[in-house]
Amino acid sequence: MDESTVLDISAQAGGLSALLDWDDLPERLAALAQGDFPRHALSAVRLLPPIERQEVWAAGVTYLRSKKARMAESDFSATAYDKVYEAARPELFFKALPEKVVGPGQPVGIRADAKWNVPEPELVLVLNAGGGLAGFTIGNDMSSRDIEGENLLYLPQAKIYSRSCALGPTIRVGATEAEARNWTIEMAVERSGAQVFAGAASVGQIKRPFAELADYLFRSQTFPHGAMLLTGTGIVPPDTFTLEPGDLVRITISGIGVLENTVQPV
Ligand code: DO4
Ligand code: MG
Repeated sequence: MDESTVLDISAQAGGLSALLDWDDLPERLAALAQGDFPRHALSAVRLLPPIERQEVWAAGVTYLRSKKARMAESDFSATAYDKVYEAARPELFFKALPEKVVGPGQPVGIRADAKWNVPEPELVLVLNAGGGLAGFTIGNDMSSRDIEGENLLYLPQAKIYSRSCALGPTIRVGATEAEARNWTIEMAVERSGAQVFAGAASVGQIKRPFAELADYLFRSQTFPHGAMLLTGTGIVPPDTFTLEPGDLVRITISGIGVLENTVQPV
């Protein structure tokens, strides 16, 4: 099947939670794709975010670039970022309930009470209920850097607000961590048709193994439907850059696809 066709296997496969638990997910999906299911042209459907009942969490300061940017934006909190980058325990924070996640083509939000807003393009680990890696998708961890930089205790307000998390366009299955570490993450921001920012990073620059991030997330915690875990950003626009209403954010991960969202104030 080509990538311009969408196959509706929901009648046979059940929901995403069940699907993520399949041991042989890529093979079973490939077999299902041969079946007689409703088919739609990709251009004729609107893709929802690839999430149902999974909580969304995020790792932070997993790239050296992120650590340096966070240390520069804050004064008395700077050493916290330095320490967490080196520590055994990673920074993990709650990001979104599934019903609050926006999908491809839906607007992401910038806070009305923030002055310095940025997108954070991140590889997302799609984890099953046992904490195993079932696939990958693309995430945008929208952040208000002036609020985060003022005081580390404001992090939840800088990170969790309406439309602050985008996921999509699809879940890539069947790729290993070693393969994913060769992928490139690119981000471009367009304003009135002109590019105002472009940057790139490699998934291979993520400091921690994926299993380590998943292991800490699942410690003393259960996720009966699995979980989405954003793995941190390695692309940080210059300090003079802030998003504006109407901007278009395009995030490309070479092994997955393209996630595009416009920006709106919330
Ligand atoms: O500690 C603040 C947030 C870090 C983050 O979101 C990232 O590194 O991507
Ligand atoms: Mg982030």
